[in-house]
Amino acid sequence: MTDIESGTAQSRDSKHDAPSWGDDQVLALLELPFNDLIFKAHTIHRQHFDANEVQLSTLLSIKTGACPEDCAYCPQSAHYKTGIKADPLMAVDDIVTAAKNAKHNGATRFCMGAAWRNPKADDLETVVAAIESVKMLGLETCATLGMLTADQARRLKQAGLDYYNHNLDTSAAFYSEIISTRSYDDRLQTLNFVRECGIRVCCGGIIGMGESRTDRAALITTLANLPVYPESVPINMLVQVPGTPLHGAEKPDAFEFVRTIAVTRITMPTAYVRLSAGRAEMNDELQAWCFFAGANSIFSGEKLLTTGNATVAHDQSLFERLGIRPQTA
Ligand code: SAM
Ligand code: DTB
Ligand code: SF4
Repeated sequence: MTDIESGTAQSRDSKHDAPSWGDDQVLALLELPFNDLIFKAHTIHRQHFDANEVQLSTLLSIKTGACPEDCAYCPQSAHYKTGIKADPLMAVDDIVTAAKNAKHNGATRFCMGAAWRNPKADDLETVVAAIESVKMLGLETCATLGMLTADQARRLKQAGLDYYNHNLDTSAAFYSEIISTRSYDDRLQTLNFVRECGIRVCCGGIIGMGESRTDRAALITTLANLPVYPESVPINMLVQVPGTPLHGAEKPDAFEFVRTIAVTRITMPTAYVRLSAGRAEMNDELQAWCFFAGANSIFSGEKLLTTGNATVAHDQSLFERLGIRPQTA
């Protein structure tokens, strides 16, 4: 019996003795019969988490649009005409008001996103002040600000930042089809700085950009084989925005999305797997499959960064129908 069939290698719970994964092994998981894959993922999910609890994070775009990077999926890139209104970095008080509202709506983590290639020194100090204030509300903090230097990562750690989101988005092989203004290695370097200074890592990708199943397997392999795999893995379904090069891309089969969630759960058993962007276009049945396959976190709130999200009222009613409780702390 192979490790994949027995599930033994995958069921170890320590990140430090986590097995390393081969691309072929991960691809073989993605290709399992659907029922076998989902059963395996759900079994592992239950070994590490309460299967009826989902963590809620709320996003806020603290600096919007006019980004110099050319990410083909992103409405905030200055390279594309998407009609997004550019907004400068928000004032700390306004960020704190949004965080209070997120807490009121049940979120336990507040994620501040900025459309930067990398933060400038004075802007980082404003973000530091925001992190300190948001933490005082009793919320976990997350930031996604683009590439960081080692010193900037340490400054954010000092401010009390809990998580840094920095997605690899897709495989190393497919990356240059999506972004030309930075490299995969740039991304890995920031992830290394974040990990080294003790901030928890939030890193995942996007499904539906025209990548192959092999690319999806390679992304998951890279994430699972990091020296310590991410504590949080967002799996986004591409939100197609008119004006971006990926508007009109062929949409993947919904079951392929569920498979990707399942393999993420199997290869990173103790990570929070976030069913991220794209929920506004998903039906309740697909979301339920994602939770069964191992997703245990969502973005909650009417907006993601610039696009719409499922409404809080709809999420509450879906959770009630499924008997899911939002995580409280
Ligand atoms: N500028 C920073 C960066 O790129 O790391 C932070 C903000 S950026 C918007 C954060 C992440 O949002 C991207 O890495 C990408 O995974 C995701 N994202 C952006 N546009 C998206 C879209 N249209 N659909 C799904 N995910 C998207
Ligand atoms: C992540 O993986 N997805 C979020 C968060 N991390 C920053 C962003 C999704 C953005 C979707 C497009 C938008 O609203 O602009
Ligand atoms: Fe800029 Fe981030 Fe959007 Fe890329 S994903 S264009 S870096 S905001």
